[in-house]
Amino acid sequence: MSTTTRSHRTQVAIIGAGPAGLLLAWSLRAVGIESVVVENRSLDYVLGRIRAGILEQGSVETLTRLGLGDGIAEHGLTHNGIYLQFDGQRHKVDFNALIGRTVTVYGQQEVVKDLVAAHRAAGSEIVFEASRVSLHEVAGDAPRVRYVSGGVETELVADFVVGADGFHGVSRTVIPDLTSYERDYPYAWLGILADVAPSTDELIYALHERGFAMHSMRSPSVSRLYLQVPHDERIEDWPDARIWGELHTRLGVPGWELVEGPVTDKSITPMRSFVASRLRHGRLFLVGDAGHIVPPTGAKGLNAAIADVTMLARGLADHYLGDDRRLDGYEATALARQWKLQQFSQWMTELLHRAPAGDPAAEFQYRSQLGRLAYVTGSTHAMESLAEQYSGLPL
Ligand code: RFL
Ligand code: PHB
Repeated sequence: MSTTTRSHRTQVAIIGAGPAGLLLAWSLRAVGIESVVVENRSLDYVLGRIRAGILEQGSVETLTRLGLGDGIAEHGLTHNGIYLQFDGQRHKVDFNALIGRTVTVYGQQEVVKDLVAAHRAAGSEIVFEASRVSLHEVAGDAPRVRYVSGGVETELVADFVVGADGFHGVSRTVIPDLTSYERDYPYAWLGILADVAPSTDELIYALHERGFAMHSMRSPSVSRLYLQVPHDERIEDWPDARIWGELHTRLGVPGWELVEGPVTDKSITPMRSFVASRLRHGRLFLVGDAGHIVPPTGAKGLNAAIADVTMLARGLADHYLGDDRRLDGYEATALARQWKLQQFSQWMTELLHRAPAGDPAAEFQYRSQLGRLAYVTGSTHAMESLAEQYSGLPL
Protein backbone atom coordinates (compact mmCIF):
# COMPACT_ATOMS: atom_id res chain seq x y z
CA MET A 1 0.00 0.00 0.00
CA SER A 2 1.20 3.51 -0.72
CA THR A 3 1.51 5.80 2.27
CA THR A 4 2.34 9.19 0.76
CA THR A 5 1.44 10.93 -2.47
CA ARG A 6 3.82 13.37 -4.05
CA SER A 7 3.38 15.40 -7.17
CA HIS A 8 6.20 16.01 -9.56
CA ARG A 9 6.51 17.87 -12.83
CA THR A 10 8.52 17.20 -15.93
CA GLN A 11 8.31 18.05 -19.61
CA VAL A 12 8.08 14.50 -20.99
CA ALA A 13 7.02 11.45 -18.97
CA ILE A 14 8.37 8.30 -20.62
CA ILE A 15 6.93 4.89 -19.77
CA GLY A 16 9.40 2.03 -20.21
CA ALA A 17 13.19 1.81 -19.91
CA GLY A 18 13.81 -0.44 -22.89
CA PRO A 19 15.98 0.87 -25.72
CA ALA A 20 13.19 3.16 -27.00
CA GLY A 21 12.46 4.87 -23.68
CA LEU A 22 16.11 5.23 -22.67
CA LEU A 23 17.13 6.57 -26.07
CA LEU A 24 14.27 9.06 -26.16
CA ALA A 25 15.22 10.39 -22.72
CA TRP A 26 18.82 10.71 -23.91
CA SER A 27 17.87 12.41 -27.20
CA LEU A 28 15.66 14.91 -25.34
CA ARG A 29 18.39 15.64 -22.81
CA ALA A 30 20.71 16.50 -25.72
CA VAL A 31 18.35 19.32 -26.73
CA GLY A 32 17.66 20.49 -23.19
CA ILE A 33 14.26 18.84 -22.68
CA GLU A 34 13.63 17.26 -19.27
CA SER A 35 12.11 13.84 -18.87
CA VAL A 36 11.46 11.14 -16.30
CA VAL A 37 11.50 7.45 -17.28
CA VAL A 38 9.18 5.11 -15.36
CA GLU A 39 9.94 1.38 -15.66
CA ASN A 40 8.12 -1.44 -13.92
CA ARG A 41 11.01 -3.92 -13.90
CA SER A 42 14.31 -3.85 -12.01
CA LEU A 43 17.52 -2.47 -13.48
CA ASP A 44 19.06 -5.97 -13.38
CA TYR A 45 16.13 -7.39 -15.33
CA VAL A 46 16.34 -4.65 -17.96
CA LEU A 47 20.11 -5.14 -18.33
CA GLY A 48 19.79 -8.93 -18.53
CA ARG A 49 17.25 -9.10 -21.37
CA ILE A 50 18.83 -10.74 -24.42
CA ARG A 51 17.19 -9.69 -27.66
CA ALA A 52 18.21 -8.07 -30.90
CA GLY A 53 21.67 -8.29 -32.39
CA ILE A 54 21.81 -6.19 -35.55
CA LEU A 55 22.10 -2.43 -35.88
CA GLU A 56 21.44 -0.82 -39.24
CA GLN A 57 24.02 1.67 -40.45
CA GLY A 58 21.57 4.51 -39.73
CA SER A 59 21.07 3.28 -36.15
CA VAL A 60 24.82 3.23 -35.59
CA GLU A 61 25.03 6.78 -36.98
CA THR A 62 22.20 7.95 -34.69
CA LEU A 63 23.75 6.42 -31.57
CA THR A 64 27.18 7.80 -32.48
CA ARG A 65 25.80 11.29 -33.11
CA LEU A 66 24.29 11.20 -29.61
CA GLY A 67 27.63 10.34 -28.02
CA LEU A 68 26.72 6.68 -27.51
CA GLY A 69 29.11 5.24 -30.08
CA ASP A 70 32.18 4.28 -28.03
CA GLY A 71 31.06 0.73 -27.22
CA ILE A 72 29.94 0.16 -30.81
CA ALA A 73 33.26 1.46 -32.18
CA GLU A 74 35.21 -0.78 -29.79
CA HIS A 75 33.13 -3.97 -29.77
CA GLY A 76 30.68 -3.76 -32.68
CA LEU A 77 31.34 -6.16 -35.54
CA THR A 78 30.84 -4.60 -38.97
CA HIS A 79 29.20 -6.99 -41.43
CA ASN A 80 29.26 -6.56 -45.18
CA GLY A 81 26.32 -8.86 -45.87
CA ILE A 82 24.57 -12.10 -45.04
CA TYR A 83 24.49 -15.67 -46.32
CA LEU A 84 21.25 -17.11 -47.63
CA GLN A 85 21.33 -20.89 -47.55
CA PHE A 86 18.93 -23.32 -49.23
CA ASP A 87 19.10 -26.66 -51.00
CA GLY A 88 22.38 -27.38 -49.21
CA GLN A 89 24.14 -24.36 -50.75
CA ARG A 90 25.26 -21.10 -49.17
CA HIS A 91 25.06 -17.85 -51.16
CA LYS A 92 26.53 -14.54 -50.07
CA VAL A 93 24.53 -11.34 -50.45
CA ASP A 94 27.22 -8.68 -50.18
CA PHE A 95 25.49 -5.43 -49.18
CA ASN A 96 28.71 -3.47 -49.25
CA ALA A 97 29.60 -4.57 -52.79
CA LEU A 98 25.97 -4.14 -53.97
CA ILE A 99 25.03 -0.79 -52.45
CA GLY A 100 27.95 0.34 -50.28
CA ARG A 101 26.20 -0.23 -46.96
CA THR A 102 26.92 -2.40 -43.92
CA VAL A 103 25.23 -3.51 -40.69
CA THR A 104 26.79 -3.94 -37.24
CA VAL A 105 26.47 -6.80 -34.81
CA TYR A 106 26.09 -5.19 -31.40
CA GLY A 107 23.67 -6.70 -28.91
CA GLN A 108 20.60 -4.79 -27.75
CA GLN A 109 21.81 -5.65 -24.26
CA GLU A 110 24.95 -3.61 -24.93
CA VAL A 111 22.94 -0.69 -26.34
CA VAL A 112 20.84 -0.68 -23.15
CA LYS A 113 23.95 -0.97 -20.97
CA ASP A 114 25.54 2.02 -22.76
CA LEU A 115 22.35 4.06 -22.36
CA VAL A 116 22.02 3.25 -18.66
CA ALA A 117 25.68 4.17 -18.07
CA ALA A 118 25.28 7.48 -19.94
CA HIS A 119 22.11 8.36 -18.01
CA ARG A 120 23.75 7.46 -14.70
CA ALA A 121 26.74 9.69 -15.42
CA ALA A 122 24.40 12.53 -16.41
CA GLY A 123 22.12 12.08 -13.39
CA SER A 124 18.93 11.38 -15.38
CA GLU A 125 15.78 10.44 -13.49
CA ILE A 126 14.88 6.82 -14.18
CA VAL A 127 12.52 5.09 -11.78
CA PHE A 128 12.92 1.29 -11.82
CA GLU A 129 10.52 -1.15 -10.16
CA ALA A 130 7.60 1.26 -10.38
CA SER A 131 4.29 -0.49 -9.73
CA ARG A 132 0.69 0.41 -10.61
CA VAL A 133 1.79 2.58 -13.53
CA SER A 134 -1.25 4.35 -15.00
CA LEU A 135 -1.92 7.18 -17.47
CA HIS A 136 -4.47 9.96 -16.96
CA GLU A 137 -6.03 12.69 -19.09
CA VAL A 138 -3.58 12.27 -21.92
CA ALA A 139 -6.01 13.98 -24.29
CA GLY A 140 -5.94 17.17 -22.17
CA ASP A 141 -3.32 19.87 -21.62
CA ALA A 142 -1.83 18.37 -18.44
CA PRO A 143 -1.43 14.62 -18.91
CA ARG A 144 -0.31 12.66 -15.86
CA VAL A 145 1.34 9.36 -15.05
CA ARG A 146 0.82 7.77 -11.64
CA TYR A 147 3.00 5.09 -10.17
CA VAL A 148 4.12 3.67 -6.85
CA SER A 149 7.79 3.37 -5.98
CA GLY A 150 9.24 2.49 -2.58
CA GLY A 151 5.80 2.79 -0.99
CA VAL A 152 5.34 6.32 -2.30
CA GLU A 153 2.66 7.12 -4.82
CA THR A 154 3.82 9.72 -7.32
CA GLU A 155 1.79 11.77 -9.74
CA LEU A 156 3.98 12.91 -12.57
CA VAL A 157 2.48 15.88 -14.41
CA ALA A 158 3.97 16.42 -17.86
CA ASP A 159 3.56 18.29 -21.14
CA PHE A 160 3.67 14.97 -23.00
CA VAL A 161 3.55 11.26 -22.18
CA VAL A 162 5.41 8.76 -24.35
CA GLY A 163 4.53 5.08 -24.28
CA ALA A 164 7.80 3.20 -24.78
CA ASP A 165 6.51 0.25 -22.78
CA GLY A 166 6.71 -2.50 -25.39
CA PHE A 167 4.05 -4.81 -26.76
CA HIS A 168 2.65 -5.74 -23.32
CA GLY A 169 2.64 -2.18 -21.96
CA VAL A 170 -0.25 -0.07 -20.66
CA SER A 171 0.09 3.03 -22.84
CA ARG A 172 -1.55 1.65 -25.95
CA THR A 173 -4.60 0.55 -23.94
CA VAL A 174 -5.67 4.13 -23.18
CA ILE A 175 -5.96 5.11 -26.86
CA PRO A 176 -9.61 4.95 -27.90
CA ASP A 177 -10.69 3.55 -31.29
CA LEU A 178 -7.34 1.87 -31.82
CA THR A 179 -7.34 -1.00 -34.28
CA SER A 180 -4.65 -3.66 -34.00
CA TYR A 181 -3.57 -5.06 -37.34
CA GLU A 182 -1.86 -8.30 -36.48
CA ARG A 183 -0.85 -11.71 -37.53
CA ASP A 184 0.65 -14.64 -35.62
CA TYR A 185 2.86 -17.16 -37.36
CA PRO A 186 2.49 -20.89 -36.71
CA TYR A 187 6.09 -21.17 -35.54
CA ALA A 188 8.51 -19.71 -32.99
CA TRP A 189 12.26 -19.20 -32.63
CA LEU A 190 14.28 -21.20 -30.17
CA GLY A 191 17.38 -19.09 -29.49
CA ILE A 192 20.61 -19.97 -27.72
CA LEU A 193 23.69 -18.06 -26.68
CA ALA A 194 26.84 -20.18 -26.63
CA ASP A 195 30.34 -19.49 -25.39
CA VAL A 196 32.06 -20.41 -28.62
CA ALA A 197 33.64 -18.45 -31.45
CA PRO A 198 31.19 -18.05 -34.38
CA SER A 199 31.71 -20.67 -37.07
CA THR A 200 30.95 -18.09 -39.77
CA ASP A 201 32.13 -14.64 -40.85
CA GLU A 202 28.63 -13.39 -41.81
CA LEU A 203 25.19 -14.28 -40.44
CA ILE A 204 23.68 -17.38 -42.04
CA TYR A 205 19.92 -17.48 -42.72
CA ALA A 206 19.05 -21.03 -43.79
CA LEU A 207 15.90 -22.64 -45.14
CA HIS A 208 16.07 -26.40 -44.63
CA GLU A 209 13.44 -29.08 -45.21
CA ARG A 210 13.22 -29.39 -41.42
CA GLY A 211 12.74 -25.63 -40.99
CA PHE A 212 14.62 -22.35 -40.61
CA ALA A 213 17.93 -22.02 -38.79
CA MET A 214 20.21 -19.05 -38.24
CA HIS A 215 23.77 -18.55 -37.13
CA SER A 216 24.37 -15.12 -35.62
CA MET A 217 26.86 -13.89 -33.06
CA ARG A 218 27.49 -11.41 -30.30
CA SER A 219 31.29 -11.17 -30.21
CA PRO A 220 34.39 -13.03 -31.44
CA SER A 221 33.83 -15.53 -28.61
CA VAL A 222 30.01 -15.70 -28.32
CA SER A 223 27.64 -17.24 -30.86
CA ARG A 224 23.87 -16.71 -31.12
CA LEU A 225 21.89 -19.39 -32.93
CA TYR A 226 18.21 -19.84 -33.70
CA LEU A 227 15.97 -22.72 -34.80
CA GLN A 228 12.41 -22.62 -36.10
CA VAL A 229 10.21 -24.69 -33.76
CA PRO A 230 6.41 -25.15 -33.56
CA HIS A 231 4.70 -22.16 -31.90
CA ASP A 232 3.63 -24.19 -28.84
CA GLU A 233 7.03 -25.84 -28.26
CA ARG A 234 8.33 -26.23 -24.69
CA ILE A 235 11.95 -25.36 -23.95
CA GLU A 236 12.21 -28.37 -21.59
CA ASP A 237 11.88 -30.62 -24.62
CA TRP A 238 15.07 -29.20 -26.09
CA PRO A 239 18.14 -30.38 -24.20
CA ASP A 240 21.38 -28.89 -25.55
CA ALA A 241 22.33 -32.03 -27.48
CA ARG A 242 19.05 -31.95 -29.39
CA ILE A 243 19.52 -28.27 -30.25
CA TRP A 244 23.06 -28.78 -31.55
CA GLY A 245 21.98 -31.87 -33.49
CA GLU A 246 19.25 -29.89 -35.25
CA LEU A 247 21.60 -26.94 -35.89
CA HIS A 248 24.16 -29.28 -37.49
CA THR A 249 21.47 -30.74 -39.75
CA ARG A 250 19.87 -27.47 -40.84
CA LEU A 251 23.02 -25.34 -41.14
CA GLY A 252 25.38 -28.00 -42.48
CA VAL A 253 26.99 -27.71 -45.90
CA PRO A 254 29.83 -29.85 -47.24
CA GLY A 255 33.27 -28.72 -46.08
CA TRP A 256 31.97 -26.52 -43.24
CA GLU A 257 31.80 -27.31 -39.56
CA LEU A 258 29.60 -25.83 -36.85
CA VAL A 259 31.63 -25.72 -33.65
CA GLU A 260 29.66 -26.36 -30.43
CA GLY A 261 30.19 -24.66 -27.09
CA PRO A 262 28.55 -24.32 -23.65
CA VAL A 263 25.00 -22.95 -23.89
CA THR A 264 24.57 -19.99 -21.50
CA ASP A 265 21.01 -18.96 -22.39
CA LYS A 266 18.04 -20.66 -24.04
CA SER A 267 14.57 -19.28 -24.82
CA ILE A 268 11.61 -19.52 -27.19
CA THR A 269 10.13 -16.40 -28.83
CA PRO A 270 6.79 -16.36 -30.63
CA MET A 271 6.67 -14.77 -34.09
CA ARG A 272 4.21 -11.96 -34.53
CA SER A 273 3.48 -9.04 -36.85
CA PHE A 274 1.49 -6.19 -35.31
CA VAL A 275 0.80 -2.53 -36.08
CA ALA A 276 -1.45 -0.21 -34.06
CA SER A 277 -3.62 2.04 -36.21
CA ARG A 278 -2.79 5.01 -33.99
CA LEU A 279 0.47 6.16 -32.43
CA ARG A 280 -0.95 9.33 -30.93
CA HIS A 281 -3.82 10.35 -28.72
CA GLY A 282 -3.72 14.00 -27.67
CA ARG A 283 -0.47 14.40 -25.77
CA LEU A 284 0.36 10.68 -25.69
CA PHE A 285 2.71 9.21 -28.32
CA LEU A 286 3.74 5.58 -28.84
CA VAL A 287 7.24 4.52 -29.91
CA GLY A 288 8.89 1.14 -30.58
CA ASP A 289 7.25 -2.18 -29.73
CA ALA A 290 4.37 -0.37 -27.98
CA GLY A 291 3.12 0.58 -31.43
CA HIS A 292 4.37 -2.24 -33.64
CA ILE A 293 6.08 -5.64 -33.65
CA VAL A 294 7.84 -7.48 -36.45
CA PRO A 295 8.98 -11.09 -36.53
CA PRO A 296 12.76 -11.06 -35.91
CA THR A 297 13.76 -12.46 -39.34
CA GLY A 298 14.50 -9.05 -40.89
CA ALA A 299 16.26 -7.71 -37.75
CA LYS A 300 14.05 -4.63 -37.77
CA GLY A 301 12.47 -4.30 -34.29
CA LEU A 302 15.20 -2.44 -32.42
CA ASN A 303 16.06 -0.38 -35.49
CA ALA A 304 12.42 0.64 -35.91
CA ALA A 305 12.34 1.74 -32.26
CA ILE A 306 15.47 3.87 -32.83
CA ALA A 307 13.87 5.42 -35.94
CA ASP A 308 10.61 6.24 -34.10
CA VAL A 309 12.55 7.86 -31.29
CA THR A 310 14.61 9.93 -33.70
CA MET A 311 11.47 11.22 -35.44
CA LEU A 312 9.60 11.93 -32.20
CA ALA A 313 12.59 13.63 -30.57
CA ARG A 314 12.83 15.97 -33.56
CA GLY A 315 9.11 16.73 -33.29
CA LEU A 316 9.32 17.45 -29.57
CA ALA A 317 12.42 19.61 -30.01
CA ASP A 318 10.62 21.66 -32.68
CA HIS A 319 7.55 21.93 -30.47
CA TYR A 320 9.51 23.67 -27.74
CA LEU A 321 10.83 26.04 -30.41
CA GLY A 322 7.27 26.85 -31.43
CA ASP A 323 6.90 24.65 -34.51
CA ASP A 324 4.47 21.70 -34.28
CA ARG A 325 4.65 20.47 -37.86
CA ARG A 326 6.95 17.52 -37.25
CA LEU A 327 5.18 16.52 -34.03
CA ASP A 328 1.82 16.60 -35.80
CA GLY A 329 3.31 14.57 -38.63
CA TYR A 330 4.85 11.92 -36.37
CA GLU A 331 2.02 9.39 -36.43
CA ALA A 332 1.62 9.37 -40.21
CA THR A 333 5.35 9.39 -40.92
CA ALA A 334 6.16 6.64 -38.42
CA LEU A 335 3.28 4.43 -39.59
CA ALA A 336 4.16 4.84 -43.26
CA ARG A 337 7.75 3.85 -42.54
CA GLN A 338 6.62 1.00 -40.31
CA TRP A 339 4.48 -0.60 -43.02
CA LYS A 340 7.54 -0.75 -45.26
CA LEU A 341 9.37 -2.61 -42.50
CA GLN A 342 6.36 -4.86 -41.95
CA GLN A 343 6.24 -6.02 -45.55
CA PHE A 344 10.01 -6.67 -45.53
CA SER A 345 9.91 -8.62 -42.26
CA GLN A 346 6.94 -10.66 -43.49
CA TRP A 347 8.72 -11.32 -46.79
CA MET A 348 11.94 -12.49 -45.07
CA THR A 349 9.91 -14.64 -42.66
CA GLU A 350 7.86 -16.33 -45.37
CA LEU A 351 10.93 -16.75 -47.54
CA LEU A 352 12.82 -18.68 -44.89
CA HIS A 353 10.36 -20.62 -42.70
CA ARG A 354 8.81 -23.98 -43.38
CA ALA A 355 5.00 -24.06 -43.19
CA PRO A 356 3.82 -26.62 -40.58
CA ALA A 357 3.36 -30.16 -41.90
CA GLY A 358 -0.41 -29.91 -41.33
CA ASP A 359 -0.71 -27.11 -43.88
CA PRO A 360 -2.03 -28.67 -47.11
CA ALA A 361 0.03 -26.21 -49.17
CA ALA A 362 3.26 -26.82 -47.19
CA GLU A 363 5.05 -28.79 -49.92
CA PHE A 364 4.03 -26.38 -52.65
CA GLN A 365 5.13 -23.47 -50.46
CA TYR A 366 8.52 -25.00 -49.76
CA ARG A 367 9.30 -25.49 -53.43
CA SER A 368 8.04 -22.03 -54.27
CA GLN A 369 10.33 -20.63 -51.53
CA LEU A 370 13.28 -22.46 -53.08
CA GLY A 371 12.39 -20.84 -56.39
CA ARG A 372 12.19 -17.44 -54.76
CA LEU A 373 15.55 -17.93 -53.04
CA ALA A 374 17.13 -19.04 -56.31
CA TYR A 375 15.72 -15.92 -57.97
CA VAL A 376 16.88 -13.58 -55.20
CA THR A 377 20.42 -14.96 -55.05
CA GLY A 378 20.68 -14.99 -58.85
CA SER A 379 19.46 -11.46 -59.53
CA THR A 380 21.50 -8.35 -58.79
CA HIS A 381 18.31 -6.27 -58.73
CA ALA A 382 16.70 -8.58 -56.16
CA MET A 383 19.86 -8.68 -54.03
CA GLU A 384 20.11 -4.89 -54.13
CA SER A 385 16.53 -4.62 -52.93
CA LEU A 386 17.24 -7.03 -50.07
CA ALA A 387 20.47 -5.16 -49.23
CA GLU A 388 18.71 -1.79 -49.21
CA GLN A 389 15.96 -2.96 -46.89
CA TYR A 390 18.11 -5.07 -44.56
CA SER A 391 20.77 -2.40 -44.10
CA GLY A 392 18.05 0.16 -43.38
CA LEU A 393 15.75 2.59 -45.16
CA PRO A 394 16.51 6.28 -44.70
CA LEU A 395 14.49 8.27 -42.18
P1 RFL B 1 11.03 -3.19 -25.01
O1 RFL B 1 12.45 -3.58 -25.19
O2 RFL B 1 10.03 -4.28 -24.88
O3 RFL B 1 10.97 -2.25 -23.74
C1 RFL B 1 9.74 -1.87 -23.13
C2 RFL B 1 10.02 -1.54 -21.67
O4 RFL B 1 8.81 -1.15 -21.06
C3 RFL B 1 8.69 -1.81 -19.81
N1 RFL B 1 7.26 -1.86 -19.44
C4 RFL B 1 6.70 -1.01 -18.55
N2 RFL B 1 7.20 -0.01 -17.83
C5 RFL B 1 6.35 0.64 -17.00
N3 RFL B 1 5.03 0.32 -16.87
C6 RFL B 1 4.50 -0.68 -17.58
N4 RFL B 1 3.22 -1.00 -17.46
C7 RFL B 1 5.34 -1.40 -18.48
N5 RFL B 1 5.14 -2.44 -19.32
C8 RFL B 1 6.32 -2.71 -19.90
C9 RFL B 1 9.33 -3.16 -20.05
O5 RFL B 1 9.73 -3.80 -18.84
C10 RFL B 1 10.52 -2.76 -20.92
O6 RFL B 1 11.64 -2.42 -20.14
O7 RFL B 1 10.51 -2.26 -26.18
P2 RFL B 1 11.29 -1.11 -27.03
O8 RFL B 1 12.08 -0.24 -26.12
O9 RFL B 1 10.26 -0.54 -27.91
O10 RFL B 1 12.37 -1.91 -27.88
C11 RFL B 1 11.99 -2.82 -28.89
C12 RFL B 1 13.00 -3.95 -29.00
O11 RFL B 1 13.23 -4.51 -27.73
C13 RFL B 1 12.54 -5.04 -29.98
O12 RFL B 1 11.91 -4.47 -31.10
C14 RFL B 1 13.71 -5.91 -30.50
O13 RFL B 1 14.31 -6.63 -29.46
C15 RFL B 1 13.22 -6.90 -31.57
N6 RFL B 1 14.28 -7.81 -32.02
C16 RFL B 1 15.22 -7.42 -32.96
N7 RFL B 1 15.25 -6.15 -33.41
C17 RFL B 1 16.23 -5.74 -34.27
O14 RFL B 1 16.23 -4.58 -34.67
N8 RFL B 1 17.23 -6.58 -34.70
C18 RFL B 1 17.28 -7.87 -34.29
O15 RFL B 1 18.23 -8.58 -34.65
C19 RFL B 1 16.24 -8.35 -33.42
N9 RFL B 1 16.25 -9.61 -32.98
C20 RFL B 1 14.34 -9.12 -31.53
C21 RFL B 1 15.34 -10.00 -32.03
C22 RFL B 1 13.47 -9.54 -30.52
C23 RFL B 1 13.57 -10.82 -30.04
N10 RFL B 1 12.68 -11.14 -28.99
C24 RFL B 1 13.04 -11.85 -27.82
C25 RFL B 1 11.38 -10.51 -28.92
C26 RFL B 1 15.44 -11.29 -31.56
C27 RFL B 1 14.55 -11.71 -30.58
C28 RFL B 1 14.69 -13.14 -30.13
C1 PHB C 1 20.47 -11.84 -33.39
O1 PHB C 1 21.71 -11.86 -33.49
O2 PHB C 1 19.89 -11.99 -32.31
C2 PHB C 1 19.65 -11.67 -34.60
C3 PHB C 1 20.27 -11.38 -35.82
C4 PHB C 1 19.50 -11.24 -36.96
C5 PHB C 1 18.13 -11.40 -36.89
C6 PHB C 1 17.51 -11.67 -35.69
C7 PHB C 1 18.28 -11.82 -34.53
O3 PHB C 1 17.39 -11.30 -38.02
